[in-house]
Amino acid sequence: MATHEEQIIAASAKHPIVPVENGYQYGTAGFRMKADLLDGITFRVGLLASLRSRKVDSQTVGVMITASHNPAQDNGVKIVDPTGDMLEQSWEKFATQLVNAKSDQELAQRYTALAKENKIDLDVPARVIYGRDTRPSGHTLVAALNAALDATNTTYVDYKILTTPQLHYLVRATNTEGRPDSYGEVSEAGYYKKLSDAFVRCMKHKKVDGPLVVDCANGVGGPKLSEFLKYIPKDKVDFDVQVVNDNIIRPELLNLDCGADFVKTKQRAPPVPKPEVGVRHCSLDGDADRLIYWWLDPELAERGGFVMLDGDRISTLAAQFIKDLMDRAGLNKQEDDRQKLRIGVVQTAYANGASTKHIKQYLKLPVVCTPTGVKHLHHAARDFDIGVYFEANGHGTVLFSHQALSTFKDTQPQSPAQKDALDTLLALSDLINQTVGDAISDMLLVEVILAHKVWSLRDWVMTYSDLPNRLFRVEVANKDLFRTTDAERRLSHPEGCQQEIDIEVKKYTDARAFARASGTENAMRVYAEAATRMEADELCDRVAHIIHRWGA
Ligand code: G16
Repeated sequence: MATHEEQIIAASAKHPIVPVENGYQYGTAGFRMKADLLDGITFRVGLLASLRSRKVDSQTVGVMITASHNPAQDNGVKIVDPTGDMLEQSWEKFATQLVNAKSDQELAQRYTALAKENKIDLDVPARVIYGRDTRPSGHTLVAALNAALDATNTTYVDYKILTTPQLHYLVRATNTEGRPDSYGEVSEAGYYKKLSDAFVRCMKHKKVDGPLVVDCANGVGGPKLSEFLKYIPKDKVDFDVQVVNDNIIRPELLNLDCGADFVKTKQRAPPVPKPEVGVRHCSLDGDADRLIYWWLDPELAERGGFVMLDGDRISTLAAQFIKDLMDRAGLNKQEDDRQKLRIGVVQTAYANGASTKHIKQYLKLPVVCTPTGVKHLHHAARDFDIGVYFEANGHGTVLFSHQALSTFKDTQPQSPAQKDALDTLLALSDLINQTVGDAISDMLLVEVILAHKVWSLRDWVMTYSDLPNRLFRVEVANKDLFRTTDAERRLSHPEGCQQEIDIEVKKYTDARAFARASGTENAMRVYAEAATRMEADELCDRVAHIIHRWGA
């Protein structure tokens, strides 16, 4: 019988790695690049997934094949840990090590060495489940993944096309099946049932106001949202949703002039289908983990008619709503501070300065800033009993600690209002995806809050005024020259570059700007905000020039 190493060498020969000058890095969301570079990488990620499963007592690990907001020709691959969270960060370097092995032999040796270093028994069972978005390249990459799983005697289930958050759900549901903390039925239908049931509970005696048009970026969110809508009982909630930009038959349309990333970065409505003035819209991204709300409002002339409610807005809306519910449930009255549930908000450097000020000064909640990447925000959110985290790009969720859940369950209500608040808090904890940011679940959360508050999008946007801001993408010869510090708010390298940015920022009112290398695209990102639209645009332009020059 062939040894582990022999099996890997034979299989790997059919999935060669394409060497690149600076090697590959497990980035913001795993490995992400042009799909034709990914065959060998996906094979090697499969090897790591099997090691990870064996390391964590044969629990099921997930692999998601997606490039989310990136163009159609890209793809990506990332690992989901047994809890449904992103891969533990200390393991990212192992992924990088395997992927950068120069030959099949070196790969097999590194695999065995990793097993030895991490005290992994290669003879215990390994279990992996996986899914992919609608990109055609997903088919081939799945074949590479299967080859690695076969070569390592790993049991696997192919869930085929899924949104990224559905895969995260399934991983957690699989590992908690039959336990008191079961996360839900282990199937795609189980995911829909859980969300629909929680949505109905949250919407008791409430009404959704008018239609909602959902732009699905021509990605996996389209068919999955349409499927989910069938689960909502019409006699319980009248939810009028129009699903648009859901063409997955023509893959080249994915994320093209539509979707959450387009809306957020271009700060305008997708041209197709022509949006109707005044109607509530939202946009998902290519794998349905980001969400942005928007509408056309000619009366808000200073915004050019297009008004956007991004991740910062969802975050402030959710934090305020949950805080108010906790007040109504009498949970903020504890005399002893140690018994109080702690709510906090996690943001990144991209958060609009006005949102941070609003959370601190008006909501009176603590704010933590982390580097970009939901994995960082998710981790920081765990430090709170109720951790609200959203990136400005619309990626995020709200995490509830065990302590919070048992308080919601065990508190004896003294009035019908208090009971209502406790029931809603519990229903929210089922509605909100606890594993990762989930556009469909977040959209339901927003709809619930608007219905409870009887708010329009205009009411929501009036809670505070955003500082005008701009986000640019700058292509440079080598983005690795740029390194950041202070949660990505400053550049430490190349030396001297940050000083030039500082000089520009000082010239504008209430201004802030930063630059960082993208972890999902081969480019630099530049963000600027200032007191006026003109100043924000001009500052962004100037910083982009600085980056362009230093990166040449
Ligand atoms: C991924 C990450 C997000 C991150 C985004 C952009 O999103 O999951 O946390 O904000 O990439 O990252 P970067 O600026 O490093 O390119 P998605 O929706 O593309 O998976």
